[in-house]
Amino acid sequence: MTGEVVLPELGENIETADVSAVLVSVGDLIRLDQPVIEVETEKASLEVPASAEGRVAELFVSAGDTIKVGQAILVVEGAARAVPPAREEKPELEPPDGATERGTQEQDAAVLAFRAASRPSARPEIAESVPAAPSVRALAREIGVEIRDVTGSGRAGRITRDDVKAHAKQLLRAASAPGAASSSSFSVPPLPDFSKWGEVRREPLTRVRRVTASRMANAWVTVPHVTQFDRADITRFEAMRKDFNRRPEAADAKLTVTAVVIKMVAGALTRFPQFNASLDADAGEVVYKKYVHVGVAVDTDRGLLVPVLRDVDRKPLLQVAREVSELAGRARNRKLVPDEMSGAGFTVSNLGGLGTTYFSPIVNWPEVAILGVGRAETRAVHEAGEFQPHLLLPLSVSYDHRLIDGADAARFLRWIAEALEQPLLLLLDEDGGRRG
Ligand code: CAO
Repeated sequence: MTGEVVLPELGENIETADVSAVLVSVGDLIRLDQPVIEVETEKASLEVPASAEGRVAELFVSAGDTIKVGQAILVVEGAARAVPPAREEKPELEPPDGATERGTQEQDAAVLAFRAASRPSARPEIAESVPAAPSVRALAREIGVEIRDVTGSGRAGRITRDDVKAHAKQLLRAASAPGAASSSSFSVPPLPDFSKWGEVRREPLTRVRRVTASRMANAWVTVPHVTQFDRADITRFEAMRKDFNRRPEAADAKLTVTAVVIKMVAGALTRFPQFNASLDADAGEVVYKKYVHVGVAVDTDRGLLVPVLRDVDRKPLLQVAREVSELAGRARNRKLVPDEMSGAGFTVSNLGGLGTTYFSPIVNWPEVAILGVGRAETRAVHEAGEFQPHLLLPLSVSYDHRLIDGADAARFLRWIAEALEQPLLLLLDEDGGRRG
């Protein structure tokens, strides 16, 4: 009996993937769920698990190929089981027992995560957050619109054909706006021949780099940016954080600057809902998100990835700390699945571990604001007639000035700074910080 392993569905609107590594060879014995190739999509790097087991008889792909969803990757002989690859409900399988030929616990975890994300029952966010008929999805795919970015005008936010078309028009308008990279009046001149001045080297852009470039360029031309700066005196907070990290409780979850900032940001987002919103300029409406999902910028060897922490307002600080560390680890180990990188209402970018001070991050559209965090530095602060050493944390907020005014941003940033300086003040908030 033979069985074919094909590229399964990888997520909404993902039709193709680049093969970054082939993990098996012709003649290898492979087991069910053993990773056979590693692929890069526009949103993530994933290992594709075998949906059949046996000896690899034919291998159709090589590193560097671009393959389509449903395309055959390999054929196995003596296949004991052949499982339909895509969104079919599969019986819950035990992870391979012991080490497979290339199996490690880490790979098994990735395979399980991948499989969980491919099953409809495990993907409630897609079904709930992108309500659209298959024909509407097909239209979006056809004209190159990311369906998740479209705001639905139908009942319960259902996306209609007109919504997709309106979104496409909006993108076109942004792309042809004065200053847009593709504008004919400000077109980008051709590059000079750099080799005239010395030796050069050319490398193709990776998918992650391409997507980052396109998203940043879109955000830059779509969003009128302003960045404001403030700083938080975290002298006491750092002493407490370091003290906590010496306790036994910290063995499970180290309290990090990023985790605490994200938790404070969640408080600020419930108090200042226009920072957790999106602007639907065509409809003349603001979309306020009632959930508090925060993206965290993670520096990886493939470039910037932004996994999303869900419902941060409802989670205890230590859980947030655990999740940040877990998501950052999986981003760096190429284990994130696309769904884990969508749905944020706001993003936090902490470059402090790398030693920078103030910077102006670009808003992660369709979000309307982003917080940049720099490296805390000890500075002499004049108080009570003398200079005292204080640890100051640089904060920057970039925002969409169409929706947010400077005074709003000043209040938002000060609120975060004060929450870090005097967390006890949060307890005095009678309405629990909820407004709007
Ligand atoms: N000020 C002072 N020290 C800081 C700090 C800050 N703002 N942020 C982190 N540190 C310290 C940490 O405490 C840690 O020191 P210890 O080991 O002594 O505890 C060290 O710097 C390294 O921390 P880290 O960067 O790993 O900290 P983290 O876990 O809080 O951050 C993450 C996790 C994922 C945010 C971070 O690793 C990262 O990738 N940052 C880069 C984000 C990025 O690329 N942004 C640019 C996007 S473009 O806008």
